[in-house]
Amino acid sequence: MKKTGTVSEVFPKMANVILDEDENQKVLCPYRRGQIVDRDAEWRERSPVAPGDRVQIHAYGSKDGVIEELLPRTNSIVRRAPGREGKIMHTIAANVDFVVITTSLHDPDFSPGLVDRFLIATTVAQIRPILVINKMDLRAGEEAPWKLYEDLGYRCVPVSTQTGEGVDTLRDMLKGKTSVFCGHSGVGKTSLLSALFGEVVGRVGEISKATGKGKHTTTVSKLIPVGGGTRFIDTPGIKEFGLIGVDAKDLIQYFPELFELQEKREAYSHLPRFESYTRIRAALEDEGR
Ligand SMILES: Nc1nc2c(ncn2[C@@H]2O[C@H](COP(=O)(O)OP(=O)(O)OP(=O)(O)O)[C@@H](O)[C@H]2O)c(=O)[nH]1
Ligand SMILES: [Mg+2]
Repeated sequence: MKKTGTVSEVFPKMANVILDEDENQKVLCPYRRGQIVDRDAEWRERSPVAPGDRVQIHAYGSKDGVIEELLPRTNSIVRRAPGREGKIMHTIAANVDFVVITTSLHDPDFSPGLVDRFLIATTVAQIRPILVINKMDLRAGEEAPWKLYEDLGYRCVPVSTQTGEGVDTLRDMLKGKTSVFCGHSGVGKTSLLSALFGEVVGRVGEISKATGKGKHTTTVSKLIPVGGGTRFIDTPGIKEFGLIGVDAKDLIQYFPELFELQEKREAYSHLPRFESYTRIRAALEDEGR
C-alpha cells in the first residue's frame, strides 16, 4: 500500500519513516540510491535522504516498507561532507521552519566561528535561524557574547536546562514548527530537547575534562514529533562546517554590517566579525572558490 511520511532517522541504506496517517507509527524502510537521487546534480549527496524529507513509501506491513520516491524539498540545510574529497554534500535536514544554532556560554566556550557559518548557510537556504545560548547558569557577571548577534537583528534566546531559564520562551517560539538543532558537541542539544519536550529524547554526554569539548554522544540525527505539529530534530555535534553555494568574492554580502561600510568605502576591519569574515574567505579561496 502506498503511503506518505517524513524521514525521522537515516541509517546506511535504510531510514525510519513517520507516517502522515499516524505520527506515532514508524516504518523502517530500505531505499535504493539509484531510485532516489538526481544523477545530474552538481553535488553528490552523502546520503540520499535526510531527516525531515518527505517520502512516498510502499508499506508491506505496519512496521516495514520501502522508500519509492523522495518528494520535492521546500528547503534544506547543507554542508560539505566532512573528510570527503570532491563535491559531496551532507544534507543536515530538509523541510524545516527553523535552524536552531545551539551554543553554550561555557563548557564548551561560546564559539562565534560556527555561528557565522551557520548564519551564512541559513541565509543561502532561506531558513530562519534562532541563536540559542545554553548553560546560562555558568554565566560570570554580565558577559554576553551573543549581544553582537542581537544587535545585528538575529533572534537570540539565552537558556539553561539546569535552571529552566528561557526554556518556555523557546518552546513557544517553536510551537507547531519543525526545528533542527545544530551545534558543537557538548553544548547541550539533547539536554535542551529533553527539557523542551519534558521527556528524555536521547543520551546526554559528559564534557571532556582534558579538552573542554563534548564527546559526540548523539551519533544519528533524529526527528522527534512532540505533538501539536511541533517537531524537533536532534543532530550529532559538528566539528567543521564547509559552506556550499558561496563564493569568496560574494562572501561579504553575508556580513551585512561589513558590506554596508564597504559600499560606503569606509574602513571595516575594526568590526567584531571582520576576523571571522577573513578566515571564512581564506577557507573558500583555498578551495578555489
Ligand atoms: N551547566 C550546564 N550544563 C548543561 C546544561 N545543559 C546541558 N548540560 C550538560 O552538558 C553536557 C552535554 O550535554 P548533551 O545534551 O549531551 O550535549 P549535545 O549538544 O547533545 O552533545 P552531542 O550529542 O555530543 O552533540 C552534559 O553533561 C549536560 O549535563 C546547562 O544548561 N548547564
Ligand atoms: Mg546530543
